[in-house]
Amino acid sequence: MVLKAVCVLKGAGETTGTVYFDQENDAAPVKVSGEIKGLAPGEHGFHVHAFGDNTNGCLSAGPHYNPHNKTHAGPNDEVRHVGDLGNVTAGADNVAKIDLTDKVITLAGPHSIIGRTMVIHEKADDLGKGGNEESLKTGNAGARLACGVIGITQ
Ligand SMILES: [Cu+2]
Ligand SMILES: [Zn+2]
Repeated sequence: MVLKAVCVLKGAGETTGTVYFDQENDAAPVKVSGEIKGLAPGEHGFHVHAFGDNTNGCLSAGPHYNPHNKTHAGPNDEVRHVGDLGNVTAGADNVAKIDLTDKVITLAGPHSIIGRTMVIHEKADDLGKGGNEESLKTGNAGARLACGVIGITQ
């Protein structure tokens, strides 16, 4: 059964986006696509955060989704947070087109990302290689520009 989810990102500023998740079956990689507008050109950290809670804006989403208690890293690293999707890159038009596949996130089972929050950050994620303590928690990606809860779609 194909699993599908969607996330509409909003924040206090002009950054907005829509992200789609598609998974052929509960053991397949997840395709992540869509676009985010209103970004400064360059890289921006892009993560699944733990909670589907936006009561106090994107801050209420909590830390990176990390059910296995690992350190922060990039999407291609063996040891990483489940939520670590790395960076997306905005062009001169302030738009980041998203087209990636990830083997760690899933839309099914006890560690499903559905009901959690997708966050786009102000700065680049250093993927755990920043050489300080914060790098191994957040990648020093800075403020949360926009976010949205990941929900089931048809
Ligand atoms: Cu984040
Ligand atoms: Zn992380």
